[in-house]
Amino acid sequence: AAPAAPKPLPSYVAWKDPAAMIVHTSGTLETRRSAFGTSIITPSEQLYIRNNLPAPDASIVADRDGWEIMVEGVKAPRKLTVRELKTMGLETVTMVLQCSGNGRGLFPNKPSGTPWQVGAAGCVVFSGVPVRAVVEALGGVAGGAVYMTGTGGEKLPEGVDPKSVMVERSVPLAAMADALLAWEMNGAAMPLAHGGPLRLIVPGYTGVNNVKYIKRLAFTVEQSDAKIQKTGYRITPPDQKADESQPSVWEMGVKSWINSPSGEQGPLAAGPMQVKGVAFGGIHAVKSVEVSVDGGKTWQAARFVGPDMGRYAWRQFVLPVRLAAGTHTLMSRATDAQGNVQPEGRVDNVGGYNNTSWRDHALQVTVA
Ligand code: MSS
Repeated sequence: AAPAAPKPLPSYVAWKDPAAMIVHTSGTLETRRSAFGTSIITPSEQLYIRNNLPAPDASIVADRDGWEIMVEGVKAPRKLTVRELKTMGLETVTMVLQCSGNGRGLFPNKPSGTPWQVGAAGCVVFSGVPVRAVVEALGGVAGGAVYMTGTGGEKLPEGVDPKSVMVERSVPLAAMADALLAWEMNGAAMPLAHGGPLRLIVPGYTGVNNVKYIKRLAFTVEQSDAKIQKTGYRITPPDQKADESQPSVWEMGVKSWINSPSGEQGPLAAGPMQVKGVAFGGIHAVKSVEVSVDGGKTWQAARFVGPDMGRYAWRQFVLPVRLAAGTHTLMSRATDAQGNVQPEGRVDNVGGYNNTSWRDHALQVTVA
């Protein structure tokens, strides 16, 4: 089928690369599979966007260093400006930022929500102060807190219960170990669209847990009672209603997919070619990846390309193959450092979250 006329970039992300982006809605933009290059880092202009609420006004980045965050649930709770945070420590992490629903469009039962294919993910460099350093400076975590809760700073629509719309997420306290309050992405001031002036970064956790324009960080005994935490982003079995007993969408699992050939440019020329893609471990480092060009019957070890950027980054992989004329089913399967293998299937759930299935990510290519 002829592709539909592309939607223009929304004005708040007019600086994105239009050729690289699929615009689903004004708050959901996906990176085109064919746009993923071999650089480990996804250029900011090509990184996906997901906003649950309308993005805040650019006035919030007019005075970046003056942005304030309230830190609660520590012995000495207080407000801190970004200016003060910058004096408290500095760390940098290269990591996969991936929407919980990435791959939702590949579920055979088509759950409702943005039908992301593979491009609600990227690998980016975040820099900021370790949350640990901030907590230490404020006397440590207080009173039996077991969650770290971040609150987004967007203006909420009027006339609705704030709890029903606000972006506020809780993650287990253990996630604090590698978490950052970040003001920089890919070496530049954090773009407003990606959470500037200040964003909570929780490496190894899905996108939603990385709260943008963060205005409050709290160490809490309970999870947030905001809807997005209580019933949103849960692994809700099909035919059930979401509730707090179901697992929250937190840590990412081992995953990989092929980006090239993308299948987007029509039939390929028969003969030798380099099959290329990305693999990551999620909460653990990725160890290896295999590729199949016969629909999963046989697998060959692929080779990682470029440097290892750490536990939370993805690795680019390549496998030289030779394809004859015909139709071929290409797939990849990663293994993490703990020996967890990317699964063939997925856990079906109402929200279409956490699709790591290698079979769902299979690519059909035609060779002429
Ligand atoms: N934050 C805030 N504040 N708001 C919103 O909306 N979203 C989420 C995160 N954070 C939000 C936040 C999501 S959901 C995601 S993915 C992410 O973010 C995205 O990011 P970027 O930067 O890419 O846009 Mo799903 O899981």
